[in-house]
Amino acid sequence: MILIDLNGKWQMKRTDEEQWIDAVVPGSVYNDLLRAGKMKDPFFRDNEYEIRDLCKFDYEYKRTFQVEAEDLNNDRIVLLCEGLDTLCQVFINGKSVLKAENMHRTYEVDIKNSIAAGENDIHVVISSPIEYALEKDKEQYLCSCADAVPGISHIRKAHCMFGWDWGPQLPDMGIWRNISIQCHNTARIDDIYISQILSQDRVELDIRLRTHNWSNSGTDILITIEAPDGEIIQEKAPVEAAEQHITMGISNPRLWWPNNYGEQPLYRLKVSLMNCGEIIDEKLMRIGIRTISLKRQEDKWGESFEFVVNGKSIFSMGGDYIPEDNLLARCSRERSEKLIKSCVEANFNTIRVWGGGYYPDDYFYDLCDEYGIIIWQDHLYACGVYDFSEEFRENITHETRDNMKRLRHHASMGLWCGNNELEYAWAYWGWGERFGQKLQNDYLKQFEEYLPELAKEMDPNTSYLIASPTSKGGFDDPNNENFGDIHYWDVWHGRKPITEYRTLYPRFMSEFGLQSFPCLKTVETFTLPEDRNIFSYVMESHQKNGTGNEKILYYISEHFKYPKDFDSLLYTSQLIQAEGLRYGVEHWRRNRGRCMGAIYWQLNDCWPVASWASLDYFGRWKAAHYAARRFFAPVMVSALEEDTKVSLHVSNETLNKFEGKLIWGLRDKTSSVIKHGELAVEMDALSTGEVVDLEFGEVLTSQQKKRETYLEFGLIADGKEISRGTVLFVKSKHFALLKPEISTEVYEEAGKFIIDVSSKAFARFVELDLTDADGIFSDNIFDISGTDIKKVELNKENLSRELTLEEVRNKLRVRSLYDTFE
Ligand code: BMA
Repeated sequence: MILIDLNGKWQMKRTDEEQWIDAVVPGSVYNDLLRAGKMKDPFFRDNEYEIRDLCKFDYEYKRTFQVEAEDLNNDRIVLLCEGLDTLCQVFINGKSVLKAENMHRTYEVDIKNSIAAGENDIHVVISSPIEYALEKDKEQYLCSCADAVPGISHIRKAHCMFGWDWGPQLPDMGIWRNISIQCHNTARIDDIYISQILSQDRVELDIRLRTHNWSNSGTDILITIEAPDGEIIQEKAPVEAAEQHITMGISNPRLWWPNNYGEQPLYRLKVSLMNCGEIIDEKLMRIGIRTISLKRQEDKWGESFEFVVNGKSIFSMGGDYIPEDNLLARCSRERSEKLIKSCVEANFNTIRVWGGGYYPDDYFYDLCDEYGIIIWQDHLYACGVYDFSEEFRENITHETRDNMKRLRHHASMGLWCGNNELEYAWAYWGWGERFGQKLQNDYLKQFEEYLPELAKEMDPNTSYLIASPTSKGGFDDPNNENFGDIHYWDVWHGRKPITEYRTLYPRFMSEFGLQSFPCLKTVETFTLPEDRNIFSYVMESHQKNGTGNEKILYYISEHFKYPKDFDSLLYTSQLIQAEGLRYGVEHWRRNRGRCMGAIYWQLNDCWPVASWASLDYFGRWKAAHYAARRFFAPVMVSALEEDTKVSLHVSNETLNKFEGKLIWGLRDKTSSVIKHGELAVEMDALSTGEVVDLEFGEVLTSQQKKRETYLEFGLIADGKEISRGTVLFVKSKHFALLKPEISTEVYEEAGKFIIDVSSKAFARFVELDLTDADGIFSDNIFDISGTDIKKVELNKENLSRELTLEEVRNKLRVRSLYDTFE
């Protein structure tokens, strides 16, 4: 029970300076310096480098708090720090009460004898994480991400804060989560773990309780469950042992499903510990009634790798998540909700929380519970070597227990995973020779023995994966496509063409992708006009992947004409990223059964930068995010083209049989129809298949013809088009595009604006945008034929600010591929 909330107003300063400034807790050094006007915007131009150096100093925070004489009568009084970033020493009334060294841990220390009635003070001194990492690196070299400050494997702090191939080196520090003084009397609840035994029309909840009673007084436990419809069931029992189980049953429970498979009903659970009729401790949580497991079973290709939810094998679709801001103090529930909504709107059912960041806040998982996003949660080890010493083991044991305990009850929690790319690096990057047997054995001890054991202890109901990627463990070809998940980087890092994706049949693709630049509006936030050239110092400072800009140009050159100006280059870079992801995902969805997941790298950015993200730092949808909405559509039509042959496939990722109609038309560059067809389509629930095989050899008789002909196709259900696509028979850059002369008509309906887009000829990758406002359109970066009117909706709630019809008309800008070279 909270006695004193220590969040709020504090004071802070650099330890070698005199003047204290106002600070906010939870928060951070950068956040406070920014608020006080003592620091430049770290994301503007190349400010990063100067701001990074502020983390070479130590800082201190202080405040006072009042304690009433009667407060001291509480049995137990503890200081609870839910997040200290990272190397902190905490003093109360001048006495050191805590030394912390792990930002991921929750620290709790007894302070009953350190406080007194009246005014008390708390003082937190934070040492430089950069100096520490560099010092440790000199003592023992442990490899880590080449784009980060060296030595980060020695410190339990979100690795990517020190830099990554998409992130700045800004390892901010501070009291980053809640801090409070709590008191306990008689007894407390230590731990609650819920197991669900789900049968046809009933669920039995086995609630394991651990309580700690240090008094002679007896206690009772009262459990209250509130169903989504408000119905309440209760169970009361005397506490008879430090660990005891209480079983409660729910008949006809409403099942929780991931997005696009069903609803997300949640049950509220309240566990109250009572003494003499009074509540002395209480825990609240929300759960979903469901089963989720990762099925790995031998089959004709190797071993399956698929998430099974409530008995149904699903095709996982989503992206890899990184921290939402390099300055963690700027993260919030509102921002995460905007992000998760964008995921749901793009038909995600899964997010992988990548291991180079931190375990997000409770609200992040609450949102995933509410919106139906399954979480694949990496433990926090990425791309580095770790020395599994006694001390390290002790430290990460607390870290792992704290976080698994905090997060395991969430409906969305689908998988725990040991690390990001460590087995991969040991197996393929010659780490064995570089770092020797001892550290290699350490890897096995930590990731194949210790953490899996700990997971079994902490959360036996959730599946566990030793690493991502992995096949069978033990450094045995971890990226083998027939076993486990894979990270595929030959496209992009290996510069292979995007068509290479179609040669792969992974059981589960958990990382793949291409970079793009953010849009001009975002670039303008960190540049001056003279910086707006991708090879300028500032633009290169916002590209952390060494040869990234060169690769973007390379992939553009493969598919598109040379962009005429800077803005066209930004837009074209997004097209190649969108096309690459589409190309891969459509293929893997056509191979549903063998492949059961496509999670692309990466969902979001932590600052404005050129990166693999589909949402930029401000949450703006890049072309890839609009493409994701289409290639992750629950029912999707896609084309498998080979020279003049095209087979059309339907992938149905819903629990219902699909019945609808497929229409197609072969058209010339003016959009005149050469041939067309239509057929009824049926596709079983959770299945995929070819629905028609078309051959256009008699039309596409010359290269010239191929350059002037395209195929468009659409899938119709209940009179509405639900999925569509286009096939060109040559690369986009070689297609004889005509000037499309696109026009738009905008009108207003309840809650939304409608934009009718039409064109005089075939237009490719039509982009709608608003000047000085943002909106999420129902579709964007689409192709249209010269005869079509495409209706695009712009929901008012998806606007960054309120706009009138007139304003939308004035601010609407349209362009297409043609405008990038003409
Ligand atoms: C993957 C990730 C990240 C990295 C990305 C792009 O391996 O795990 O470490 O940012 O590739 O290079």
